[in-house]
Amino acid sequence: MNHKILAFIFDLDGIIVNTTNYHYLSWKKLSQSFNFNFREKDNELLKGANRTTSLNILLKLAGLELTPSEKNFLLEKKNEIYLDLIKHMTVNDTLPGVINFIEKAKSNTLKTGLASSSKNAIATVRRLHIDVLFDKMLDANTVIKGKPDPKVYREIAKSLQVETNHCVVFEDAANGIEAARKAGMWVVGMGAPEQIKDAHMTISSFLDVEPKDIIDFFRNSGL
Ligand code: B16
Ligand code: MG
Repeated sequence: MNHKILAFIFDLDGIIVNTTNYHYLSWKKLSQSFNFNFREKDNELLKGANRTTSLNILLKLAGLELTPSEKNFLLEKKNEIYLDLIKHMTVNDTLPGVINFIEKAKSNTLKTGLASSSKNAIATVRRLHIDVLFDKMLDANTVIKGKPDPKVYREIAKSLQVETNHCVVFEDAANGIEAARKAGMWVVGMGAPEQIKDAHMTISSFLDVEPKDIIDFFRNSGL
């Protein structure tokens, strides 16, 4: 099949900015308040999931059942810790080559979108002054259901006015890849091999690839 690609859609955490470790450190610090040792390998389960789902996974691992108000307290606390950790983040914390890659995509007349499970996503890209790179942005303030639900990807395609099968998504998390595939999109994975094994194509860095390589891959892939 010959697939015409009209839009590139980017996940935020782990694709544009390196915030994955800050999310992990925030959950780890929060876990210490209820004497749970949250390990890095368990953090893989949280990647791409929204904040509430992440807390539910964490509490299950810790074997704790809490009331809704106790959970809300922890959700706010986690975000306070996270925001404190990222407060000095600048455009220099973006992943190597990603800004240049998005700029080239735009000059190749592709539409660009941001689709994240993070409530902090749009505020973060605005603070880094990279919001201009995106024609449309959606985060968890608008789309409540987090990845692996496909809604955030379906909605961004709608707002870009592009059919989902003409969109390529860039994702680092299994939850995000599942969401994009359920939405009927093509997925490029970048990151931990276990997380990206269901992507249609993988890259190791934005420094090694041009937008044209991605477009050509899906044009000629036979998928
Ligand atoms: P927040 P993405 C996701 O963002 C992260 O991958 C995930 O680790 C995080 O828990 C989630 O956002 C919620 O973030 O607490 O800031 O609302 O990868 O979809 O850009
Ligand atoms: Mg991500």
